[in-house]
Amino acid sequence: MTILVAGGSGLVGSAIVRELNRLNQEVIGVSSKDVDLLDRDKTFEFIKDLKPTAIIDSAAKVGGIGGNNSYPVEFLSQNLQIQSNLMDAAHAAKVSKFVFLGSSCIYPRDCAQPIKEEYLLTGELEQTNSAYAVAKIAGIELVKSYRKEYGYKWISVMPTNMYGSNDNFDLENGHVLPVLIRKFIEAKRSGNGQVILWGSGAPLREFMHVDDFAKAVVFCMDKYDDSKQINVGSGQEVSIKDLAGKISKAVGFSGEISWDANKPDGTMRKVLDSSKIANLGWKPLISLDQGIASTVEWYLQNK
Ligand code: GFB
Repeated sequence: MTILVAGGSGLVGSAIVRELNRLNQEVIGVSSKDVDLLDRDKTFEFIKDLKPTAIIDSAAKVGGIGGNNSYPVEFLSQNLQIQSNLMDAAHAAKVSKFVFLGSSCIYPRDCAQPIKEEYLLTGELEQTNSAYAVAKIAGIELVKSYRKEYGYKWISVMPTNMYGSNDNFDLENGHVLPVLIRKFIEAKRSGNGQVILWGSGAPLREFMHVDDFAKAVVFCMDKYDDSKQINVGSGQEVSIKDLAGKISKAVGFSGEISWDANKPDGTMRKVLDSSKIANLGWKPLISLDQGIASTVEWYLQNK
């Protein structure tokens, strides 16, 4: 039994590989250096030769609000290609289990909170990430279609905002939590008394450590079998302003924080209703404070 983790060197994929290794499962993590999933023929060849028993698809063009807003063509087109190449190749090789990973931004911008699975496609998307969201919604629909037409037990899992080791710390394209760690550490090191953050600081986000999410993915692979996507959140919601306070404290930055109102806030609130996975018996274990501390430590050791 070989489990293939596509996107195995990224934030999410590397955490899933670590978790499967911990469980002594036979796992192969692949990145774009091993196979270019944008190349349909190469993807088919790769899956046919490897013959995995299961595929976890964490390969995607991802980014924070800046990356999503600046490169909608890449976020839509590349994600559509990667996910359909992989799923079609999995079908050609008769891979019975496929786990497709998405994002909480698939849900309507103004929907009721916390967000239930059934709110999908009930309203307008947030404009800063609508291209990425549409690609992920198409992926959910493809999973559903493969189940309906061919009877596979494939599933879609939707995480809330994640962070942890191997994150992308790029100042323009990364997500808020890793970028803030970098901004505060660099400001402290250089003696710069001011850090500039984006938007108003008012938006609320739910953050989950990627090691918790990796456990949830493995849990869902065993326990969940339905065409509807399943939410995975932590319930740990915080305003961006309070997040900045927590990170500056963890880093030891005591200067001034100012807010650039020309940068977008994005969705004002995005917290998942995770009662479905909770009722199946899964719960997150890592608190936001613990997770920030370990990610700061990881950054200091590795960057
Ligand atoms: O994490 P983030 O980039 O993505 O931003 P989203 C979250 C919030 O942090 C926004 C604010 O309100 C940003 O304005 N923020 C403050 C910053 N300072 C910064 C900064 O220096 N860098 C960044 N990046 N943000 C993404 C979606 O949305 O989340 C994706 O674009 C995906 O599609 C992903 O769903 C999980 O939570 O707004």
